[in-house]
Amino acid sequence: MDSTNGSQTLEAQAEAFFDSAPPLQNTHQITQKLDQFIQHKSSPSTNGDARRIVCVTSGGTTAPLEQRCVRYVDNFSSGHRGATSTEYFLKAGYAVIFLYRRGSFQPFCRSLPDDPLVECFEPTDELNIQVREAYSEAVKRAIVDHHAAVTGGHLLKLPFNTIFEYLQMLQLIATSMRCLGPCAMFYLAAAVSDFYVPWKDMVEHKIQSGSHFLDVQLVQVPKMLSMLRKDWAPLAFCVSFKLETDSNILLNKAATALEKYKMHAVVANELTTRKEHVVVVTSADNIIVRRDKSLSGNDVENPLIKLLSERHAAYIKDSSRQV
Ligand code: PAZ
Repeated sequence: MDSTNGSQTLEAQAEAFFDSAPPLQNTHQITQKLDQFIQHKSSPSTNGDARRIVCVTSGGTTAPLEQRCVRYVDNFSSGHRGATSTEYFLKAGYAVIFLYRRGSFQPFCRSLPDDPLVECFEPTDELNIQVREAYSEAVKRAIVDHHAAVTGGHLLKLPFNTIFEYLQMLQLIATSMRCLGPCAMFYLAAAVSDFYVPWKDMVEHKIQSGSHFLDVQLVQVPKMLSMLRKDWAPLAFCVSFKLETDSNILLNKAATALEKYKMHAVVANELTTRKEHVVVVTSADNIIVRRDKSLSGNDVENPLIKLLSERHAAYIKDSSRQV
């Protein structure tokens, strides 16, 4: 086994994590939505290209400290990477399952202000409102593009808050996407908790102050990337992310993750420069991908998704030759 904790195998750790996690609410509805979305995309009338579905994860997971949660440990991620990438994947012809942290950036809404409802609209009288002139183009674009993606069956959005919800939903999505074989892609941009308090060890009520120390034991979250590759969706094309603040260790850490979790690519990025350039680490090469500054409004995700969808297409072709 590639990862053991004491004498426990990874499978046993994963099982223990899922068995002790608070059950996901609406599992049945989520599974139904997923099945409908995937079936629609893989119906016989659609060509091979249209069957490509990517699961984009976005935003940070929380690790609650109390069962009736008031406090939690959070992971940094605004969701900008995931939301922007979703837009480019849709443009590239993918259907996208967008697994996102509630309240994080959303596809098609990046050019809107922080509080769009009150900033983009104004009252005309006591009963009516209108879009403010300055935002009319941005609001129209966001609504039209979002509507087209969702009603056209190209975009399915599923929210999470905690590490428990995230991993249970990722497992559901991956097992639902398994039928797509190599046409499935995972683009794992979410910042996922490395440590958590197991549900059974968590206090029920709000932790009381009164001591100088907060005494909570965090344990390592099982490395579910290996489960994804081995069991949940073994033929899918998998891209994970590695974030560091120390550029000296970034590429080594990304290369280690590539090998350890058998990823097809790891996108290495550094906190302060993550919107300017990233390095796509694969077993064959390391490719620096930069934002094209000569084009206004261009993002690093534009060339990144172009590169990854080309690599994915080559992977699908290779897989079909092997059958
Ligand atoms: O969400 P965002 O645009 O603010 O940041 C994106 C990111 C840095 C969270 C992402 O590119 C990333 O590296 N995710 C994986 C983080 C990790 O190593 O756990």
